[in-house]
Amino acid sequence: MKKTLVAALAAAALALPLAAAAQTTTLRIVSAFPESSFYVTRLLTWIRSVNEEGKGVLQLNFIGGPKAIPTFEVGNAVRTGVVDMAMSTGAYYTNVFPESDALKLTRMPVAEQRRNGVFDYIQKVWAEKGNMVYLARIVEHQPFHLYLNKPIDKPDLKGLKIRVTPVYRDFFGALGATVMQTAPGELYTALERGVVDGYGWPIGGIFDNNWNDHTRYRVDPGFYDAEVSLLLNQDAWKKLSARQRDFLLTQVRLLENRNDYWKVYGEQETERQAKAGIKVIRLQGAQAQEYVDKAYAAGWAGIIKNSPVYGPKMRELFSQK
Ligand code: 173
Repeated sequence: MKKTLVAALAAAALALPLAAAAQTTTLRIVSAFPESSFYVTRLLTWIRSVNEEGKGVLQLNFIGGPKAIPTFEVGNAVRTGVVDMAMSTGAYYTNVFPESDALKLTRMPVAEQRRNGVFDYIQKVWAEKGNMVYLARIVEHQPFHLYLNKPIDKPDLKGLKIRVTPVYRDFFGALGATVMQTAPGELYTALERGVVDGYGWPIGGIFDNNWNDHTRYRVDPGFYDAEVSLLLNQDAWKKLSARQRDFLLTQVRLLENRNDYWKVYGEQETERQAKAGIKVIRLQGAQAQEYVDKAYAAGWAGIIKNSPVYGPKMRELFSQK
């Protein structure tokens, strides 16, 4: 009798905190972009509101940027569950599966991707090949550009050394550039030391790490569409309750639904670059069209070479307007 009572009390004492703990899950989240980047500023604002709304349900614990986990290792950290969640871009985790870099080649907004089945296909590939739940695309409407310190008068980069990630490697290589990969965090030093003559980056963000100090020209037009997304380890997802999943999906959608903001940001950043004295090298007419066509041709060729099965299917799905 006595024994049973003690056992019952002990069980009750244990059960109380366990029951309370079971209600809230905290997910550890990292950013593959430097903490100085505006993407992170925006992410942190969102995390604050998630944590406010998610009391007693779900909390996000921001671990840090590339100092916590290096840019090109974040994908594997999500795949293996070293962290639960990440903000990254496909170019930074081609070492997990090469198709990741294809998101730059989508020709329709993510809202459309959710309606026409493209989003479902992305989720299937990310789950199968990356052990990831592809949650939301939180940056779009941000074309990539080539930034230079030496002028060009035609789309020919022979003799120029250009900083790349997988986003630009095939395209700039096709234009004759010598390419060198760096994470964003190493670009300032490469520019400062003259190790590179230019770099690829979207229309927005070059001021976040002071690259404008060492940027003289921007080449127009832009090409592709910068993609930054939220990823979740699939095992972490499976452990969430229905309520927690609903909450998380609602929250990521709130952020994704505000993507039109990036159009405004693009305009502001274009103006800011002009004010900073960055000159535009504008390819004209047929030359501009050829430049963009070459970007997509080289981009898809690169994806398909590394992914003969999924690549062609992705090209078909991502290219519909
Ligand atoms: O580092 C990069 O230039 C890059 O690949 C990228 C991708 C998406 C957004 C910003 C940068």
